[in-house]
Amino acid sequence: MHKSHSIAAAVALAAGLLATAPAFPAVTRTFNMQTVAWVSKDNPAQRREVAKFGEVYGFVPATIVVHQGDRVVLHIRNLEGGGDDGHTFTLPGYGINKSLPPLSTETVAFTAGKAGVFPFHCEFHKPWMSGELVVLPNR
Ligand SMILES: [Cu+2]
Repeated sequence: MHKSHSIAAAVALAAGLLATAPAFPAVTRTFNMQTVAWVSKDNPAQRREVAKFGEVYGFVPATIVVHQGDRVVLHIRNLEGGGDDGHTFTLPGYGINKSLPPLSTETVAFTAGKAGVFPFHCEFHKPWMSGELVVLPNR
């Protein structure tokens, strides 16, 4: 009787731990991102494309997937060197707006505390220079 009582207590304790323990322990996830010029006035062969669409840039990768609670470190290179080719990494859902000067590498770091899908973009080249941060719920 005493033994079964302690087993029941152990089962209840284990169930409680399982209910609160994250499915995936929080880790630091580092991503090396780069800007890419899909259509640029710096490329003379793309004159027609620039005339039709303007300059078009992107982020590679454009989708970042982490678990809730992870520390996220983004090293972002702006590969463009032209005079007006600054970019931003703007992630409103996490209050981030980082300037990316030409030919620079900037680091953005934060803890992904909120689960959900959070769009990011460049302020100068939105909506086409954009992507999504996907934070998977961790329970
Ligand atoms: Cu941009």
